[in-house]
Amino acid sequence: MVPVTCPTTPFDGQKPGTSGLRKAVKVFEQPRYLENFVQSIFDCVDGLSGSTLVIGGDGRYHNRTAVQTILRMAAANGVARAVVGRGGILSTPAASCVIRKRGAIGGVILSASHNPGGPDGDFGIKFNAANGGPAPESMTDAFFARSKAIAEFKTLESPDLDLDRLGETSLGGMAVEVIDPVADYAELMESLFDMAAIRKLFASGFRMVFDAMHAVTGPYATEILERRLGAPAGTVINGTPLEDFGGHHPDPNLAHAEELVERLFGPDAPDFGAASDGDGDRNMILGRNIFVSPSDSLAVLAANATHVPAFKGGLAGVARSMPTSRAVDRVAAKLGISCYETPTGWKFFGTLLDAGRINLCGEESFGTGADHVREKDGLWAVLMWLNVLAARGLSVAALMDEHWGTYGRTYYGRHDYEAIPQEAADALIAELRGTLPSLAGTDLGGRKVAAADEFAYTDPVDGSRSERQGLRVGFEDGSRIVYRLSGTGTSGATLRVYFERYEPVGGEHGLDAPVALKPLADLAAELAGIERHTGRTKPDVAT
Ligand code: VG1
Ligand code: CO
Repeated sequence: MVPVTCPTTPFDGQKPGTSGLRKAVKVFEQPRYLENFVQSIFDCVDGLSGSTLVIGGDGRYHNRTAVQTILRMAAANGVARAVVGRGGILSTPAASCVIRKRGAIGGVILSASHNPGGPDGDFGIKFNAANGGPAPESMTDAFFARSKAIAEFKTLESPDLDLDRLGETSLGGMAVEVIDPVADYAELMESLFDMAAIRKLFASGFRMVFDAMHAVTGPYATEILERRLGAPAGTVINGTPLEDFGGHHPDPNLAHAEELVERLFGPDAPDFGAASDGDGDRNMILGRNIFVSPSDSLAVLAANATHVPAFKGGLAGVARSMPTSRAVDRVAAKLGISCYETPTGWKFFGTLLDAGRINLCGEESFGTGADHVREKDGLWAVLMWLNVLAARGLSVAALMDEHWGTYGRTYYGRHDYEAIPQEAADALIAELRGTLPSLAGTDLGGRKVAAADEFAYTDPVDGSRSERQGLRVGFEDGSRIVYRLSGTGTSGATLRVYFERYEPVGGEHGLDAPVALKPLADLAAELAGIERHTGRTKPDVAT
């Protein structure tokens, strides 16, 4: 165990995006690349020496190697105790749970979420702070600044540890505790929900399919749904985590969770279907013959939250990311609680959750969560739904009809144009930015523009400011178009275009979303000159 200080030189581009540093595995495999970024984090975290640090990832290719590297560096940087999931595995919400439970200084989470894995796939790393949530921008900016000046990193010369055996060992004076990745998380879930009611639901013959997409939630879902809640064996499909997710995109949406969608829309469909992503923080909700848009899911959960023990005292407030539909706003207005609109990315919910201003929040990108951890939480959302369905005794379709009948329906869709040249994407945004100020009051495709602006956010708790968080065009009939560039892609730029259309109570609620949104989608493409700037005539992914 010889501590060594290794000289290094900076790499370009170690700037964390919406959710940490994400790059191709090949980039991370370059000697010193991971080490530089980890040392940059360690150099910026106050109180690291003598602290407890949580380490784990979604199990994708390169996870094990990276965990060993980070353990050596943690020991050499004076961390007193490392808490690691067995096999180097922790889902993102489970890591958040363990950080909070152990009073850790934070955690290093290895994941590229829903991006494909394997030697030719993607890898990622992010730091979560002591509250269990993604490091705020002030910290990620500091990591980036440090990465540009780094000259050395500290590590140990030591053999790999056995991470497959539970229990405690030591590494160069640092205690290393290998924990069951599921136990703490499952215990937390049991404290939040009416497990008996959900167990009764399954015992009554209610059928569900949970698609773990060969990603991290397999063991979590099997333990909680099948073992603790008595769902029949086989409820969890694709439940064995694989380093390359079986060659698939572990992205729970209509485009990528094909097997699940086929089952829910096929003959003899079960009552309920759900899926989660690579690192377990996303969720997709389906009923028999019905898909629930994530924005609607947030709204329905808000409207029914008091049926769940964790929320029996009512909601403190809710929040959604800016591009998420305003369906939840209508629920908040009726409940008389605050609804915050934040920039994209879970890190912006942290201060609101910590301050107790909100206890439920979500994003249109299949992310829903609450104040039990500081990450979005896929399996938690599924349990929320099960608890609400059990308490209400309604099918998913009936619950949605009731909701739309009370609040009106907000049709929602998103088009992604992936891997377009950065310059083309920048030019498109710059041009549109220039056009926005003249749009208010004009007529576009038969709709009158109510307001058009670029979203900027001042955190109401700590006052921090985030500029340029997306372009939005709102219409007088309640519909809206939003444009922004992704901050999680690994090649070129990804343009995301979001649309919503509001149909009030008594309006047309029975349309297929893509049909209902076609005129807005066409208008969005024309307004931004998508074909002119990118040559693309249709999106790569429509969700
Ligand atoms: C995307 C989503 C965003 C989400 C982020 C991380 O970011 O739009 O809502 O928080 O991914 O999710 P972007 O910048 O590519 O639009 V995950 O499950 O990848 O950690
Ligand atoms: Co994810």
